Amino acid sequence: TEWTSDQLSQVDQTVRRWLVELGREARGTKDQDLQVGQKEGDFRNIVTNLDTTNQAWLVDHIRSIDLDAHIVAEEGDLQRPETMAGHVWFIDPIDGTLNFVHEKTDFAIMVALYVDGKPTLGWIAKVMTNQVFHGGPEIGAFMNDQKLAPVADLGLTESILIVSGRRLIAGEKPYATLASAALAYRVLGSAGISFSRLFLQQATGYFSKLSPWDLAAGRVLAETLGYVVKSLDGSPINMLSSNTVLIATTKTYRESVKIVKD
Ligand code: 2AM
Ligand code: CA
Ligand code: CA
Ligand code: CA
Repeated sequence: TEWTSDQLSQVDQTVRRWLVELGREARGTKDQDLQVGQKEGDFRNIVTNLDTTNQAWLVDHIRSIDLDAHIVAEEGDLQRPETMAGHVWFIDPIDGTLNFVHEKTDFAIMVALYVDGKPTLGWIAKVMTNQVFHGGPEIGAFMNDQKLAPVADLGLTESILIVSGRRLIAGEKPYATLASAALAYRVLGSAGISFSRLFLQQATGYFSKLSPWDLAAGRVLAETLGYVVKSLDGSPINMLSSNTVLIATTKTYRESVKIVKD
């Protein structure tokens, strides 16, 4: 069943309230209540009990408002859809778990809705500042109640490029090339926080290899605001796998493609 734009606005506000509630609980979580585990035997790849409980809570709440929901989420063994047909929801229950545990700042909770593959609604809750970035192409993009301005088309040398630090120091080629071409670069450790910088026009691009739940919400909002969301070779994004993507102004995207080719 298709949702009208009134219904999409209602869904937008409902999920926004959920994220405010989960954010309040995350801010109230004490160190002694946190259990930190490792994934895939990698001491940098961590998960906490809050990742797990946030995800379970969101899955239940999404199913309660959308009987047709297919869900793609980071933690656990949820059955993944095989195609993007129908309503596909994405959940990153804590994005930037390492920041959450060690910095108590710069982490996010992210949810997105795609309908028949179309980026439809996205939510990024920047928990410590109580800001929720939300909306989509039908209803516009907002930070809390404030409508976000469309992007100014700045180039690489006119602003900041955000990159994946892990890949930059690993020497993966286009990361260093792009970072050194930019006015300056930043490494933030959270896809959601990186997107939020773009939405406030504190950066002109974000280049990283992203899992579906890292990309889904940010892509909806970025495209709504006029950012390009593409791979450097122009190949299409597959929301059911990882993608190396540049999210950037048109000018920064064009310059980056050229620099990487040369
Ligand atoms: P996460 O905290 O939800 O796992 C992009 O840099 C994203 O990669 C981050 O938002 C982070 O999301 C994830 N990430 C960071 N370090 C990682 C690691 N060692 N292994 C897998 N994912 C990681
Ligand atoms: Ca993780
Ligand atoms: Ca993530
Ligand atoms: Ca996560």
